Amino acid sequence: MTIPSPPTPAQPASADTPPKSAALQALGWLHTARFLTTAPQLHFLPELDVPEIAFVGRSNAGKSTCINTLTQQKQLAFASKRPGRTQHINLFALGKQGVMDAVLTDLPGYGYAAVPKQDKIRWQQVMANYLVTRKNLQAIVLMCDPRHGMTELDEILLDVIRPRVEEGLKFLVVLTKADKLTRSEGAKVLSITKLQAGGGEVRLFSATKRTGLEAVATLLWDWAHPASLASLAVEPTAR
Ligand SMILES: Nc1nc2c(ncn2[C@@H]2O[C@H](COP(=O)(O)OP(=O)(O)O)[C@@H](O)[C@H]2O)c(=O)[nH]1
Ligand SMILES: [Mg+2]
Repeated sequence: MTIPSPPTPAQPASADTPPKSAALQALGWLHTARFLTTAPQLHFLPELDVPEIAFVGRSNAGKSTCINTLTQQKQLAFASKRPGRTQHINLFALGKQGVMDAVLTDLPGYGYAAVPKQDKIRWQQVMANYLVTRKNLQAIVLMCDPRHGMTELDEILLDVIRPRVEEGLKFLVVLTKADKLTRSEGAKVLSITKLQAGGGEVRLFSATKRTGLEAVATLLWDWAHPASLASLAVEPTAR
């Protein structure tokens, strides 16, 4: 027996298939990513006044691969078969003509079994501190392997950031490795995760198939440039 899928409401052009020009602009901007600095602890991070977008997730969720795909740079974030290796907060500057207009932050992955307990606790504290106190933090991107769904540690992270999300912090769950799912598995995990994400955005993503690349890139560009969005919106009436 086949179960008919519910009718899908018409999506605005910007949700899953942003206009080509917007996607190109966003991808061109992300391609400017360059290493800015690395810090073992929060207080070593420079204070910045540009919007910051943080990437978080369990080890092996596909975070480094996603950052490299979004920026179209092979080695920007170190993708490895040995999870738990990245123990620093890494910042990457974004912006054309060398003018930094936003920052991407790669936070250490969590939940890797082989990491000693003390180290795990220390990192959870560094991360929670960062997510709660970083002033210029504009958005959080949580990477999830959809075959595992949101795990307990992901839920804890959601609890930590919830008050800030309620105050306007942007939040996106990226369901990575979508190429490993069938179309119906993808649709199912997407709708479940939307319920769990508490008002945040959710997108399917595949580095190998480039699924969701334009949608995620456009979202990040929009979030890092709220003023340009506003000026675009008023332009037609201003003339
Ligand atoms: N098939 C597939 N594999 C992926 C994808 N993204 C990451 N991976 C693989 O998942 C593993 C972990 O990726 P990595 O980016 O290092 O994860 P991180 O620990 O979250 O930074 C690596 O073996 C990647 O090649 C994807 O979109 N599709
Ligand atoms: Mg990594």
